[in-house]
Amino acid sequence: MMDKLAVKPTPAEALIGVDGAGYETRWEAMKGKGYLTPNELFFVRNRTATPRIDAESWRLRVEGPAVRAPREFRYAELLEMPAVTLVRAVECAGNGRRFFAAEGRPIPGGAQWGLGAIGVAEWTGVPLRAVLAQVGLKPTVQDVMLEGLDEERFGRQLPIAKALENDTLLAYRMNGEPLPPDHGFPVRAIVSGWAAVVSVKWLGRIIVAEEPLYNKYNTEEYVMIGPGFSPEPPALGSPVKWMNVNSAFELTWDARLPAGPITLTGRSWSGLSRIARVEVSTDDAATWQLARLLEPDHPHAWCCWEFAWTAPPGRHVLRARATDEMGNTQPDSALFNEKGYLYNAVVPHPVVVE
Ligand SMILES: Nc1nc2c(c(=O)[nH]1)N[C@H]1C(S)=C(S)[C@@H](COP(=O)(O)O)O[C@H]1N2
Ligand SMILES: [Mo]
Repeated sequence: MMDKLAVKPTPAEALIGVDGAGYETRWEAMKGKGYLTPNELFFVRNRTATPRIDAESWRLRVEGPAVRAPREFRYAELLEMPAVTLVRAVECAGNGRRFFAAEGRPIPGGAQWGLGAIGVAEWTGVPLRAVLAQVGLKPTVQDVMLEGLDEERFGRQLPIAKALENDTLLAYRMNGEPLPPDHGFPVRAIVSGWAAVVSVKWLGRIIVAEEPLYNKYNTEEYVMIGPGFSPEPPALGSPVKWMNVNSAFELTWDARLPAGPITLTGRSWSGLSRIARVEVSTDDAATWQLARLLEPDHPHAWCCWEFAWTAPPGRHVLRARATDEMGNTQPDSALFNEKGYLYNAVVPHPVVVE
């Protein structure tokens, strides 16, 4: 396990270390936690160690061929602009990757996440469009590159249309606190509904261009490669954008549960829309019943649910299957791709009742 990738404490009862990638949230630790993921429990995904940045000397440079008047923004200047607060999920494109192996298919490389590479928080910041309005865009504008200040200057492109959405934020607060160092202090992007790779942390520079922008994070990594996908040169596949519909039980793997009446809890989400329906099976997919959805059910976040079960002693396999408001339902088997992104098949979750 890498050490000191994250700054915050990473106790084993809250977070699971995933080699070379970071820490995922323990689903059982989310039980009873309310709608939002507490900052201490929020998963961390960094390529290199969390940088410590001084907000006073920090600058955000906005420049590029499609910008009329390139300039730098100070932290205090962003704080003075009209603020927006949104509840949004941040979910790694590779969330659930390890379940590709459980389906008996080739194991894609990359972080072997269970389903804990997602969190939902209340983010406060300024819309990226407000910052872009201040530098002025040429009518020929096409693409935006968000660049971080971490060691490798991690960056990811997004098209101008997504950059100008009202809910594409430059966030400086998370759940009512200044953004914690591990989550991008002083400022990170929050790109609603899209894979978290686009929600670049520790922002230092925004490049706005009149032609498509590429780096390895939209040509080699975070692209869908495999049967059913075509290269989009110079990209080896189609860049991951929207996250799909998915679910998790707030239970440890091989959870031990008491026999008798219990309430199973979990959460379901979709990058595309709200959750319309969650079905639960406690008998290895023989029968399905509706779970009770709890409020709120924010779009681009998640929906908490509960399911009453009289648990008979023995080994059981639980399943949860969500459908979003656009009619997308979790499949029985995920769409295989070489890098193991967007795993969203129904996961057989083993439990022991005693
Ligand atoms: N600068 C920078 N931003 C980044 C990353 C990174 O390594 N560096 N990782 C991305 C990926 S792959 C994910 S999944 C999310 C994780 O966000 P979190 O650590 O706040 O949960 O940050 C994204 N933004
Ligand atoms: Mo990620």
